Amino acid sequence: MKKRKKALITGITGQDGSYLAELLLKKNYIVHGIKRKSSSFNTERVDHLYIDPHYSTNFYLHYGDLTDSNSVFNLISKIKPDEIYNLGAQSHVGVSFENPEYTSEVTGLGTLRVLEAMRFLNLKKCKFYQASTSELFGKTFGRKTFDEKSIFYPQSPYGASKLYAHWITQIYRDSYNMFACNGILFNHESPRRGETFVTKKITRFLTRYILGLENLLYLGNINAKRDWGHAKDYVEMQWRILQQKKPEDYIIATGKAYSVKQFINEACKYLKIKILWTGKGKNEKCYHIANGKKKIFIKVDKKYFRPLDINYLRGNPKRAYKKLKFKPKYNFYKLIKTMIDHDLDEAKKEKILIENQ
Ligand code: NAP
Ligand code: F7E
Repeated sequence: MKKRKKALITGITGQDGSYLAELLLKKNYIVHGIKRKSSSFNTERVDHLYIDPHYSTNFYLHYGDLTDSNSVFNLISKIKPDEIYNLGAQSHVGVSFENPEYTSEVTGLGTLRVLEAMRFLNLKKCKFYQASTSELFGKTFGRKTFDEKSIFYPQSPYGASKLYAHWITQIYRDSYNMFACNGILFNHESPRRGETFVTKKITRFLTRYILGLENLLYLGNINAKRDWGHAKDYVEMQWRILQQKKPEDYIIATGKAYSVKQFINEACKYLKIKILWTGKGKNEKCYHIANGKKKIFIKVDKKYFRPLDINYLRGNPKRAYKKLKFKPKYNFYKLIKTMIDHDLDEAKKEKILIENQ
């Protein structure tokens, strides 16, 4: 009988970690994940996968932290995984300006801690996936798309930390002959996206707005353009990257870029909310038009502007689509619909709860 593969996922409680765990369980893996200690439950995204280990299960959660070398080392030594997916990170670019040192510890040095444990334990057959990012490209320099050969010029402590993690992954691959790969992923969203990222902020607000649960949304740079895909598609690519013959780095993207404003316009269209934009820059406002009246419901607030931002990111995923033999199932419009449908259900549940209080 074929031996079942064991995977270890750091960041399993996050957006990607939860989808990847589902995918690997479907593929008959035994899945181990590292969760952080927190003062309240932080496993909501994977609770549906959890089975009390006193019964038969293929899914295990362990306490650990990427800032704690011992916990990383001990877990890798105990589990001896066939594949490690390093998805754990302080992943918010805006927050990285406020907590730069912590971001470097987790997002940068955390990667080194995992690689060092693999090297020290001599896990020659273990494959390693690093969650690299389009934030490495940073400054555009007039470039229209970014591919595997584009140069890096990060614009945030997050980007700089990920750049370190990216390079140290390549360096361990070349120095120690490790099967270590970087997936350079452009923005990917889903109903499970964290509430402080812009897409989720918008879909959550609009669905709560139409049910009367919220009135006004404040945003930052709404003219920034991103290449937005769906996390479910992208975790499939993460797995495929580790199933290749050779360890290589790949760009994962949709190849299309849209602004935050376009995201709002599409989301409003889907929800049949009639809108009107006025003003420019920090004075830009969005009105809801209904019953012959207009009401401001989205405003720009400088609080959400970053000291440096990237205005435009669009990937060229051709190589990955060809080599990994996979194309995303979700485009920009389907992604928005999926997020809205989900958030509308959540908002309706919230409203019923409030009404029954
Ligand atoms: P996410 O939802 O923010 O999840 C991050 C995960 O890392 C969470 O499980 C979080 O735990 C965990 N984590 C944070 N600090 C940690 C620490 N000190 N030790 C151990 N775990 C820690 O991010 P995501 O969107 O799923 O992204 C997954 C990875 O891909 C991240 O590395 C991110 O930087 C990278 N990436 C994301 C995108 C994107 O658009 N989503 C694009 C490119 C690259 P808690 O749940 O307890 O907070
Ligand atoms: O911002 C602008 C903001 O925070 C997108 C992470 O997963 O993808 C993500 O990083 C854009 C930026 O994502 C608000 O200034 C406007 O230009 O949703 P975001 P991000 O910074 O692109 C990359 C690839 C990663 O690797 C990261 O881990 O939207 N924006 N107004 C806003 N952004 C936020 N968060 N909040 C606003 O109110």
